[in-house]
Amino acid sequence: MLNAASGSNLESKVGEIRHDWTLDEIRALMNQPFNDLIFQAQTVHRQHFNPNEVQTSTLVNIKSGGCAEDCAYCSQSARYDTGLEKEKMMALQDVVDQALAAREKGATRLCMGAAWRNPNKKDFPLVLDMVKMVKSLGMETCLTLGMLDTDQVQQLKAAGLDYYNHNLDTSEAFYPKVITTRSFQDRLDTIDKVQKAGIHVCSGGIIGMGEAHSDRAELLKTFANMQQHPSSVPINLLVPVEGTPLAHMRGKTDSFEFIRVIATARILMPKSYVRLSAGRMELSDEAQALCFLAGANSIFYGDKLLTTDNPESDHDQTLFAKLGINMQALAKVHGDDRSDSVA
Ligand code: SAM
Ligand code: DTB
Ligand code: SF4
Repeated sequence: MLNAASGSNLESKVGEIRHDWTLDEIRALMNQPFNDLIFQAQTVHRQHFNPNEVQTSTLVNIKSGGCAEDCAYCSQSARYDTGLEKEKMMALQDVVDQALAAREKGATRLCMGAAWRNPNKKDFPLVLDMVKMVKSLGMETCLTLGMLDTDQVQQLKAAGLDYYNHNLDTSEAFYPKVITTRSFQDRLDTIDKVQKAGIHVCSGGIIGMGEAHSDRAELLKTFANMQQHPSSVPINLLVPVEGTPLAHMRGKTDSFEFIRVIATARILMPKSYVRLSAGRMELSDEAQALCFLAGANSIFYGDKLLTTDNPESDHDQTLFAKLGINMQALAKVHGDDRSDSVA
């Protein structure tokens, strides 16, 4: 018997880099029988990546809490009482220490996050120094600071920044239910500036905020139809934080649905790194193994995300050993060209 995609356009196009996906095509991919979806995703994955290798990034919260934005999922918004203290920006030496510890454990990239709507003039020079210092340690650098203007993007590029993380979070239609203080278009504008400056874009979303299945397909469609796919696509499972408007969403997402989103992202963006991101504390080892089988090939590594817990690195190492997965090494990362080209 033929599988769901047999004989259709879908099968002939598997693995092709496209930028013209329709919502119906994406829905058809995402809703096919689970085994067919995973097989297709793994087939695409093997066309561009070593299936037994995972890239690891470690997060450091360089400026915690007190954020002016109202993102309904976020522990760091000043609008919600989450018990998180607003802190001053981290000192350069502390960032270096965290980078060295992450590198020692095998992480290849340091992702530095700040609870800002956008960076201000006073703090920005220190951020540039952080990028230069972390790079000098031989690690890749990633920043997530909120919205950027063109001048800031240029300065980051000159400092040698490798990646900028700026998530769309959800579909354009669902977005105003989650964030009202900045628009979906604001996010697209920053991503566009970053891409044009030649900095790798890291952009993804969150599953489990009460969005519909079709919102997930819409979010993936936005990424898949960008002129250049993001080099890295983090797929987060909502970490419900007490005090935020989304705290009640705990346990509401079916892990198979989350894995379907990962598999679909892999098929739509064959050359991008798809990151199994926040939410791993709620996923069993078996569910995470399915995420890797579905084409996830990157994780946040280290026992803390920005403000919430992440699995211990020892636990991840044990899981990798069970699965025969190797952590991508630094030299390999630097030798790779990670961006897809416009078709
Ligand atoms: N302030 C900057 C911004 O919003 O772009 C950078 C930091 S912000 C915390 C980075 C991303 O982390 C968000 O866009 C969101 O996708 C993700 N995130 C934050 N809180 C989360 C949560 N509770 N669960 C899952 N993902 C979360
Ligand atoms: C991304 O997509 N996920 C990371 C990173 N990019 C900045 C952040 C996850 C945060 C999870 C909740 C917390 O620890 O505060
Ligand atoms: Fe601020 Fe970023 Fe949290 Fe939104 S996600 S409240 S912008 S730190």
